[in-house]
Amino acid sequence: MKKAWWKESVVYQVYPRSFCDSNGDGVGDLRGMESKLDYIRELGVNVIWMSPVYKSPNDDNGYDISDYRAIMDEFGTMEDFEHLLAAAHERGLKLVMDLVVNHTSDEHPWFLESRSSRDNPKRDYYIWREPVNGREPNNWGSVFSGPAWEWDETTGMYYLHCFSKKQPDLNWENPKVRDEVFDMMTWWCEKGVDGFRMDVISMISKPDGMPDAPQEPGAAYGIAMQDGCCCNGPRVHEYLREMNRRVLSQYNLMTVGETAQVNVREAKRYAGSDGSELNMVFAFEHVELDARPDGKWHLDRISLPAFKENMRKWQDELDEVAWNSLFLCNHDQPRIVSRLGDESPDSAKCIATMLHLHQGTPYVYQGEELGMTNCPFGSIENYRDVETLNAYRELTEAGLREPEELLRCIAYKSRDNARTPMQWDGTENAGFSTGTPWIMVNPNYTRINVAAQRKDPDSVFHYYKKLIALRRGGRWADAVVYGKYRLLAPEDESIYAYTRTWEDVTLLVVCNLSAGQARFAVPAGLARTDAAVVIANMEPPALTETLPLKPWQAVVWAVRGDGQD
Ligand code: TEU
Ligand code: CA
Repeated sequence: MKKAWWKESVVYQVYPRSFCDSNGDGVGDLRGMESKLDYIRELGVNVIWMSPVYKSPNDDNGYDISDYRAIMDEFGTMEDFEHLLAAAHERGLKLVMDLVVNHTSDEHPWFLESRSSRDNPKRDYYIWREPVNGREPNNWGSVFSGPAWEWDETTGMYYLHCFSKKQPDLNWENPKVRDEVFDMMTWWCEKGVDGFRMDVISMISKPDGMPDAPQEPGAAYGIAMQDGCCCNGPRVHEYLREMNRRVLSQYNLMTVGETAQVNVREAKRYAGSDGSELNMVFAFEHVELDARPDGKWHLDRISLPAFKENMRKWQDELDEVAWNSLFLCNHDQPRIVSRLGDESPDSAKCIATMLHLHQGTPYVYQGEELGMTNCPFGSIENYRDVETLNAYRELTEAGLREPEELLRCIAYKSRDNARTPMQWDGTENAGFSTGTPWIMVNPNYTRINVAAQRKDPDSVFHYYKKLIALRRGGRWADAVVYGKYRLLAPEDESIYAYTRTWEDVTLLVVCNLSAGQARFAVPAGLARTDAAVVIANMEPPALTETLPLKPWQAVVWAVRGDGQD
């Protein structure tokens, strides 16, 4: 397998709005972020990806950009950005930008021009259609509720917005749009940024003729966001190869595609080892195992055997031919300790071990390294997220869901769970801001915070440091990064166990992902008295053929050879 720095990296994701507020206006900002670079470095990661910091009216917290070459007012200035970039580089940290180019804000000058008249030169920068039978051109629904088409009075046509109506989709068929995007990317590369995380990049090519999408019985709209509809469209690989030729290949970057609805077959193309498109993609199947055909607003739990089978599929199929990324948390996902774990520090460490020992580049989302949990928001007034608020309004107004029942599902799944302020210390507002935070602080900050965990050698924070260090160097790093994966005991309901083999070393990873005692039958070739403990979240048992495991216990051993009889 070809080695590469981005395969050996660990990435830390910052959601700037909720990370650190330097001026007391309740909103995190670039200076605040800069003041925490030493903290990020202390964790041992080498790359930071930050959610969008460009100028934006913030309908979707910066994922609606009105100027790609300016910084959001609330976050600071371009000078602050340059200072942050230099400060990151001084510390050996790379900085990866979020690139949101499936859509812009409706306040972007391109869109203002585009909507101004049918013959404006920028008209074809976006996707405009005539009404069909007096209504929307097709049945597509927006990811954020309602139709994906918005009627525009001025010119009497509809425009497409797969997300909110303040996020019109760009028309990538237009070569001028591609020129604009590639020029803008080059501009950032010349500034010295180290890569891009590409927002819903799997959606930039729309299906020919834009036919109706399959529609669930009882649903108001068809789901446009699916493979064969708005995702993995006919020209997406052509566009990415063009981007690669014209921009990416000119610099030494890390690139990760946020590829909604990606499957293994498509991932091999997006992230293939021939290097013609991107380095890696975020796949979502494993975090969508608790969704239903009508969406995410349910209380179902992820089944462990299904989760393992999904991880196995991606590990096996991408090995040698493409590269995985590893994540459970980001700004769109509820907190993993509230989802797979029981919110205890042991469960946080166990889940982290399970994830980080896979093949792929791991991503740690701010606060994950503390075991931050979902937030008891209570009433709908405390939520801020456009997806959550729209869904609540639409589903309750249409009488499709009971408000109280839906609110319980929102408490479990809302993206806002990930967006509460970073918990720095036990002082007011968790040390995030001296003003009133834009979204509520999780009241458990008095227990769960950086200051307390830094002092406690047994904390989740210190455990993450060890886990990250394992991959970043030392005896086992090659096996952790490049080793071949093999799943053990696929049907076990409590234990996730697998091996990673590289040259003459095999790592055995055993995680009891349950709150009860468990037993694991170690395959004969692996139960070896000369095994070394690589990492463990509590006193490990001896490596014998029947392993007793405590609730949330995780152990990784190393043995010589491939561990097969
Ligand atoms: O998310 C894209 C995406 O796949 C989301 O629709 C995701 O499925 C949803 O948030 C689940 O609840 C990206 C960004 O990460 C997200 O924050 C943006 O809102 C979205 O694109 C639009 O830019
Ligand atoms: Ca601020």
